[in-house]
Amino acid sequence: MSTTALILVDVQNDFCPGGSLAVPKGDAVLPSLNQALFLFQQKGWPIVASRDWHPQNTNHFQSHGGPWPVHCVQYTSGASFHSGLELPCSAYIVSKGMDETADGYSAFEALDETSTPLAQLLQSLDVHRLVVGGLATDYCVKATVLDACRLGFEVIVLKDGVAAVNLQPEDGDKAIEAMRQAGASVVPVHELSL
Ligand code: VGL
Ligand code: ZN
Repeated sequence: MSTTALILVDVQNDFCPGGSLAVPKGDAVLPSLNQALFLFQQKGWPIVASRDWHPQNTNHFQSHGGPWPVHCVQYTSGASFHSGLELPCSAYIVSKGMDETADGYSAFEALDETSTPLAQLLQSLDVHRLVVGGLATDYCVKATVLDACRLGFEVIVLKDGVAAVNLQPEDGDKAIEAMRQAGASVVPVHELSL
């Protein structure tokens, strides 16, 4: 039977206040995401959490000519999921950004612990619809949602479950618009009708 999966993108310490690449109000997404987690557990629907999982040496970091400060290095506390995220043990964890030559923004570049790509994992679970939240709206959430739309998933973005880096002040709004253009709907968690 066709089902819906919750995809939580990169809700990690380094993207939250106090982290090395803190998204302004990154932790403000937690109540909405926890509500979505509760809903999906009630329904018995699959939950996937992606994590940015970089090696120390990667072209993704300014130290190697890339755009970003060092963040979410494998096995560091900055790479841990935020402790306020109520992830069940049953959640699938997928990791991305391990390639030293790629940014790995999209969760569709992520692999589970058996090296199964996200798209294949979702296919094996007969998932056709995705509810997406997490960090950051203008990078990994956007890349994930655009890939999902291209791959033919029905996509719902949690309006109150995402937050933007906003290197430019409009980046978050532009990303929301791009996701809508690609076919995603954008709704607050209390308006989810699943
Ligand atoms: C992200 C910048 C660099 C993200 C990851 O998770 O949105 N942004 N690496
Ligand atoms: Zn990164």
